[in-house]
Amino acid sequence: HVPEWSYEGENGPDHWSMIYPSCGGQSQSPIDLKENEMQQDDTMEPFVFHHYNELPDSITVENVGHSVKLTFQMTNTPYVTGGGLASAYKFMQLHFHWGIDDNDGSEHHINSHSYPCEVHLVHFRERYETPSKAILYGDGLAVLGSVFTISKEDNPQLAGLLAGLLNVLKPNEQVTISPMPLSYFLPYDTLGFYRYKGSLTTPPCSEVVIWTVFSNKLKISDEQIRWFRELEDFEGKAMQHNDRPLQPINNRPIMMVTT
Ligand code: SG4
Ligand code: ZN
Repeated sequence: HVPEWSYEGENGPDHWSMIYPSCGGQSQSPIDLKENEMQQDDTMEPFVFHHYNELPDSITVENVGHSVKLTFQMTNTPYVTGGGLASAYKFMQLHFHWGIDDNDGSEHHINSHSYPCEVHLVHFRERYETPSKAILYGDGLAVLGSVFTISKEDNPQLAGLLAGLLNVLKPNEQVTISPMPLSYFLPYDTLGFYRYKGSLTTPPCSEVVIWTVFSNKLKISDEQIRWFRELEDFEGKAMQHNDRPLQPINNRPIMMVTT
């Protein structure tokens, strides 16, 4: 199976716009989030996370060929309000981006520094009813991103997920893992964050995302990151990295909220 796009070679990021024109747009993601080029915003209220601490009935982990995706089966769908968002955004899925080694792998850079891993919690605006309708609007999606720093010790909150990865080594494989709350994938303190308008970081690169990247970081050990790199892509190769290169900012305002 030859995929339409990948992170290397002939179908790599430099070529995405030939098949997916939006990938060559003016408001693409990810970007380098440089604090000295940002505007302070004191008007945004803190985020309110609804049902993020509830234990789901189950969590499904799936190898999607270019990342690993988690969906949560739960009675009350988590949603987020506040944080400068116009209204409620419902949680859809989360997934990860990582690099060949621990020097690299986050999609967003912070003050020109790249981190080894980044998690994205993808939400769609509730008023647009479904994700497929939401991506027709410039404010259709809100993605909450957190980068990871390397810790000496394993992060115990990631143990269940990483054990599950062994069962989804090949694309389209799925496994159910023991439930954990969505809040495990947010930093402990979410009061500080960066905000800008951008795109999906994969084809079709639709410019429909209100991006949030938290200034606080999550933790992962080097041993734990290695599990992600073992996953196989559509070509049967190890998914060594799945981070899109930085995109031009093109005069977009980048906001910073501090505590
Ligand atoms: C990852 O490849 C996810 O697996 C995709 O989700 C996701 O697409 C894509 O990244 C882009 O999302 O937050 N990085 S991102 O901009 O969420 C969507 C699936 O393949 C639409 C379901
Ligand atoms: Zn992503």
